[in-house]
Amino acid sequence: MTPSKTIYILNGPNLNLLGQRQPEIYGTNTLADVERNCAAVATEKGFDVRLFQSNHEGVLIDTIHEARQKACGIVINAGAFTHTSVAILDALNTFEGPVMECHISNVHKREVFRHHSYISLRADGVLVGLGVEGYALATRRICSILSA
Ligand code: DHK
Repeated sequence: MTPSKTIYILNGPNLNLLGQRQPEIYGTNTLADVERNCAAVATEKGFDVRLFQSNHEGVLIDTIHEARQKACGIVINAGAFTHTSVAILDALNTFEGPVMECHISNVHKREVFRHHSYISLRADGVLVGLGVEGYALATRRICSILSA
């Protein structure tokens, strides 16, 4: 089987509203903008991206399982599940490629309940507070790990 060149960009709850939701925190770019920016970075390096969003924990877990066969790396912003979901951590631990955790806002400057991340126990890198640019930087990092 030809190894996958696809990087999954996974987004959790409420991120479907990116661009409309609390723009003072999350900005005005949409997930479509995120996808375009990540695709531009990936294409330059010989990879491609598939962006996915769900408000449902189980659906995100199923998509991580799918990534085991279909993706070479994962960028994940699990939204609020970051701070609660051992199940998403367990799913990520079944994935063998590089995983980058991304948060648009600086979660460490916000409420204390946002300071802990289960995802960080698996992530190879964490990008916080860089706005939506964090996704493209995380994509770039996955490309360089896989090209090394
Ligand atoms: C997005 C969310 O939806 C929050 O629940 C997290 C994260 C922070 C972000 O900054 O992208 O706490």
